[in-house]
Amino acid sequence: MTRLADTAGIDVVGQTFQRFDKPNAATYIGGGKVAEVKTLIEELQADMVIFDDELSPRHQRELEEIFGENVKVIDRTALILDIFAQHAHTREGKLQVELAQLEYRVPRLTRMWTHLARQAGGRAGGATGGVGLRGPGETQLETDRREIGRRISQIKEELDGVRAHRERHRSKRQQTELQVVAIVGYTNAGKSTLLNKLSGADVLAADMLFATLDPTTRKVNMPGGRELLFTDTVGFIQKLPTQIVAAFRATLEEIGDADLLLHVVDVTHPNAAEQIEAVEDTLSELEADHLPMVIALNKADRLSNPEEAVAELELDAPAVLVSARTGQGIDQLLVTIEAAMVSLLKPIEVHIPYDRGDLLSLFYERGQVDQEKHTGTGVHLFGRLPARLLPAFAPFRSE
Ligand SMILES: Nc1nc2c(ncn2[C@@H]2O[C@H](COP(=O)(O)OP(=O)(O)OP(=O)(O)O)[C@@H](O)[C@H]2O)c(=O)[nH]1
Ligand SMILES: [Mg+2]
Repeated sequence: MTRLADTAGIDVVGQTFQRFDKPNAATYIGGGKVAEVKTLIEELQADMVIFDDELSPRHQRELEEIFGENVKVIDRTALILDIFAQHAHTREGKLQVELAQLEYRVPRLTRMWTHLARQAGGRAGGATGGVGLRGPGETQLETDRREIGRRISQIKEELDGVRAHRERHRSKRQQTELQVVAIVGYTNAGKSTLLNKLSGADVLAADMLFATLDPTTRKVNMPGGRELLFTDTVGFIQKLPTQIVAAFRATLEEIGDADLLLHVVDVTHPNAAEQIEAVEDTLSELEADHLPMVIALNKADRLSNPEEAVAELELDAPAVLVSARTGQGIDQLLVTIEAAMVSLLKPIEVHIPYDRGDLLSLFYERGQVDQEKHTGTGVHLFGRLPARLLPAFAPFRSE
């Protein structure tokens, strides 16, 4: 949470916590805690209180009422949305974040209403307002709602356009496309640094959360001679807001199209195990948990006894200790990924006519040839191919 606040440019001056079975209906935390926080706010001269959970619109309203006009009350979701808004660069990224922000705002519009009511009447404390005030307040609220509703539909339409374009692009690519490795992992695990190391790319890697929002894909030459595409995208986090998952679904769903997931873990993080779990949860939410996986245990350069740190983790995929910074372990990682890719190839037997030299070389480049026979009409191949190339060879199958 502190890291999130840092990333958003907020100074953390104090922290507190409370254990409870269920949140207080009005103020989320209990009455005593509210008083304690209010005192802290005054002592530390804080102008914002952030809750590391999702607050209901009512919680937010009541807390602001108690803490006073000059103290902003926000929750984890609002904070993450704010960071996303700062870090989105492409048109699709920006539209997605705006959509998420508006959808977050709609149920919270009532707050505006109480503010308006207060301004209009000068009395009418609390959410009930005054009889005479309800009219104009409601009208304003309705106008705001309608306006936001209109903007939401407009964004959705624009997004459909952007995505249709990308979709056409993608399906055209897919037939001859290289196998794809999607780099996934907790935010700040080192995904972009690793992609840069692997491909000599220049993706922004920074010590902040959610540095990367927009997908970047780079071609990487593997040690065995084959070429693969690596895609870097938005990092995951515990309690990733549902608005974010919904808004970024299209971007995130590309993860599901990959042939293999490369899960980057910051092994030096004290909560590495929880972070692995959060990533696995998000992957299953995205229905990408069935994909084969290789784990890169990153930042090994910071450990004096890496094996010890790794022994405590429960890993259910082949894992390699690496440092994206120093390059340590990267060769081994590539070998492991390539081996996993080869094991995914599908056996096939084809008869390729001599005038299709293009397909013949495609087979040699992307697949594995076990046996080759020249006949009067063409070349007969036994071997294995990536699943995504099978359609291109379908007309020439001979079984
Ligand atoms: N010591 C060390 N630091 C690393 C290593 N890999 C990445 N880092 C640092 O970790 C921080 C985060 O790296 P990024 O590559 O931006 O992480 P990311 O997973 O892309 O993060 P988001 O895009 O924000 O989700 C940066 O400060 C990197 O320099 C490593 O192998 N060793
Ligand atoms: Mg990144």
